[in-house]
Amino acid sequence: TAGDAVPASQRGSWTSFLKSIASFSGDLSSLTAPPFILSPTSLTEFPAYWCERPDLFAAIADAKDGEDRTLAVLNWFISTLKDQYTSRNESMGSEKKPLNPVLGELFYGNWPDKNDRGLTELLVEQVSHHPPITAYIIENKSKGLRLVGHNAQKTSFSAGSIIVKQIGHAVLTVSLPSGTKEEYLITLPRLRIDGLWYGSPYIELAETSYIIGGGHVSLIEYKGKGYFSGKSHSFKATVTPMPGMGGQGKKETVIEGTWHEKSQFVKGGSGDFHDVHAVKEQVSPIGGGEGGEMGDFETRKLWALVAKGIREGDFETASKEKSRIENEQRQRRKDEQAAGTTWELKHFAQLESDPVYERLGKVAKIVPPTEDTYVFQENWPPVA
Ligand code: HCR
Repeated sequence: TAGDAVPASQRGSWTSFLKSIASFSGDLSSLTAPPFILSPTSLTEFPAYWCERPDLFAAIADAKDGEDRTLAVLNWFISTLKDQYTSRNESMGSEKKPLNPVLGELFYGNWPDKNDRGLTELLVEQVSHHPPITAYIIENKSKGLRLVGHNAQKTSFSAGSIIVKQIGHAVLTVSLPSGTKEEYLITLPRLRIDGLWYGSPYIELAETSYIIGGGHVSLIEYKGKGYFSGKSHSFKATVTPMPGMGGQGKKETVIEGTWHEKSQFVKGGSGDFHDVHAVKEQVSPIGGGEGGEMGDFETRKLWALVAKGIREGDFETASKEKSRIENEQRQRRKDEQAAGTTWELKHFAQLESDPVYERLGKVAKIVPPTEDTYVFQENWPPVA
């Protein structure tokens, strides 16, 4: 029945939260939600989901040719979906409402070198507050791999579910031993948040996303229950060689399965393609300041008391602290306006259109034909 998973004392506020979502379209993060649905983690930590299987990321560099690399990129991409979209259900019982990052919020971390895979580094910056936009770079320098991307969301409500259109994209650059650089454009799937009525939201992926590069276009189609395999979290990936991009003479490959469990080749190969059961490794947060200290804008320091309050059920402290942070931000914006200045980003610079997105997107006629991008400024780590 309705609100089954909602603590009795919060059912009223859950119903009003749902009502406000139903009549609202835009930036969901600004709506006040009842305590049981709050997550102690800020959205700036989410880019870490791209690399919780760092071995699969590193394996992209070890592929023998473009075709092999395309499949290695797809394999790593599929491996990230379970972490990106189901991990909160596993760790907290349902999808939760993340903390809404402040402008300039930072998160630094890494996955240490192991089994010759090299050190993988993560840097995240909140590049916009309204609407929330998060930019990130994930780099494995020893393997010549660099992923740069940004994320924003547009939400709407339809038939009892929240529909989240992801805005933004990522570009993976592979520096090959020959000295050439191969680029892969990665677009993002649409999300549907179901289970709201019961108070236990979870994500289903919908529509399509693309990986374009390495002489191939990989079209990934997402379906829930009752489609290709009749199971939740199903996908079908069609990898098509593009003659004009170096894919001439290569064969089409089709893979089907579920993105949180297993998938198999159904054309152009045989057997299992991916098994997501491999152990995941959470990022090790590091301080971005001198001597590894965390600065006041680093997410785990900034939200420490709010997160503690949420974890320990002390919602009064959590909400008092959250208001303090938000008021401080409002004051900062007012001061900037009065002084005629604007906030300066630390690591990224916005570019109105992305030439890599335009060039590769054209190959699969993706819409929109261009998107803005956040270019990483090569100033990290700071030179001593
Ligand atoms: C939609 C969402 C915020 C955005 C989250 C994104 C899209 C962020 C980028 C990551 O790479 C992937 C990702 C995963 C999350 O599933 C998605 C969040 C799910 C819920 C949250 C809403 C703003 C909160 C809605 C409130 C509900 C749970 C009641």
